[in-house]
Amino acid sequence: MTMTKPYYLTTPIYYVNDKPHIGHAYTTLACDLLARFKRLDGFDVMFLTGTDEHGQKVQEAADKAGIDPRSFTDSVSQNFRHLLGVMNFSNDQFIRTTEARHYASSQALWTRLQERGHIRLDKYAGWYSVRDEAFFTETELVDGKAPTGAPVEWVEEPSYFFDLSKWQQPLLDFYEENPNFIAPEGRKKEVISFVSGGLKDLSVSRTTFDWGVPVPGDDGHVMYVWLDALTNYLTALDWHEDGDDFKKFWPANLHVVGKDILRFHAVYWPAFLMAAELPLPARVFAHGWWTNEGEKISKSLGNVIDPLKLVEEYGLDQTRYFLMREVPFGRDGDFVPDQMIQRINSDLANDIGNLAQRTLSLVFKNLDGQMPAFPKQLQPEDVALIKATDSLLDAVRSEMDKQAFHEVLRLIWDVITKANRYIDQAAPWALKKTDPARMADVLAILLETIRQVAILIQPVMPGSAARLLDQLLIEEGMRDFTSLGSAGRMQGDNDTSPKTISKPEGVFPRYVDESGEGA
Ligand code: ME8
Repeated sequence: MTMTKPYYLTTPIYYVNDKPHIGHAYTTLACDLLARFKRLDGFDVMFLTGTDEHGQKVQEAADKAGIDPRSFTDSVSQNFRHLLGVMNFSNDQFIRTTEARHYASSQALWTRLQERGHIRLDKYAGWYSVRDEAFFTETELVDGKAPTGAPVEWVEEPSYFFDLSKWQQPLLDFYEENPNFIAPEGRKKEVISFVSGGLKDLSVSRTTFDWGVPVPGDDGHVMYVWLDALTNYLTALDWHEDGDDFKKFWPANLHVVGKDILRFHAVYWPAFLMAAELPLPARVFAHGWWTNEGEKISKSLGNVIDPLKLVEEYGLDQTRYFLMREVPFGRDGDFVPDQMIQRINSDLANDIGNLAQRTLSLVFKNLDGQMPAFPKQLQPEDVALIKATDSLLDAVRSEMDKQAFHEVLRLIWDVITKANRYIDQAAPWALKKTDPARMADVLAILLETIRQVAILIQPVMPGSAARLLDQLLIEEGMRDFTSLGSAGRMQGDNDTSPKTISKPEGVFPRYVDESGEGA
């Protein structure tokens, strides 16, 4: 397969003030799903994630732990790296903002902005929320706190400013000319209304602490952590060295972020890039937030959901499937363990698990394990199922490009439901004595549907899909999307080596709780 089309997608880089939680795993999972999908669909993918290691918040966390910030970030950053392995994430890079290449790149961006006259020295006097790492005006405060509920402190210090106010109209024009830049639609309206309300120049340096990238030519200042952090998307492509990756992958196709940080990505970031005369990313998608059984997730409430525990309790692919299927991507979601169990037992164990297990067991028992050839003549019900299966890719691809991951899975499960109806109606187990030829055809139709479904679910459940494809004897080179549709049908007559399957083993176990009860 020739890979020509580049596709660059990014997660936010996470603050290393604490351990990763479900929210971090969720964003990276969504990107992993998309990255894997795009690779299978023939794209040359660059999938970036990493950690955001500067700023007052991280410095304070290091102080609290009694360690210097560099050693502290070295250690906490490892927790995020560890999560990648546990969740089977396929990122191509893991960036840390404490890397030398990132200092060079953020300083290069600063210099570019300064040379173009967009940065001036002045004095900041106003409110700052360390938790949000954000400045707020008096009128933005709600009951003396940041709109997020975070405490604010009064800050007065010399500061460099970026001329954000000048970019109000260019940004509004850009949103209008690029209607897909911000998604979902509702979030886009919020951003437009924020920008329409007027933009103030942005303080982009701090002097009251020093854990950050030094401002070029003025060591008394470190860069505002968000200017430093956003630049990571360029650093990873070796932008300041005019790297090949930059030429190939910039502008990014997609930044996936939580709704909490949309403003930074959809307002500040494009303004910085316009001012620096660099191309703008194609799209920013803001997803919703998870709550835990109705409650906001917070350390003080002690209800933080640890993704490592989810994987241990429910299984890796089960957790991945649930997080992507349960909540429409873009909306807020509530984590309820019973719903997880319901999805595992119904969508996975029953719908796809039983379908595959029943079909493969019949091939194993009634056909001595010999894979039946795809029929030469199809009955109307065969045509209906195969048509639905063959047309999945186009439908799924279009939902993927809208980041409607739940919809992608719903479409695939529609076909699984059709296949289950087909097997119930055709009842191949009853055909062994009466019509063995038809039985073989029915099983071939089912195998073909399962083959394509297994290829299509690789992005969400890579491990389980691989086990299923192994059982179906699908070679490694026949698992990308070029093998979907009629291209990868089982050959039958012309196949010189009849394929014999081994005794099938269930790929999607039921969830059974400690008392031995499934839900
Ligand atoms: O904001 N539900 O880092 P951060 C869903 N360093 N997603 C959640 C979530 C929840 N309850 N909680 C957090 C930062 N997230 C900056 C980003 S980018 C240049 C710099 C996810 O560690 C969501 O993706 O606070 C959110 O945007 C991100 O974690 C915030 O991570």
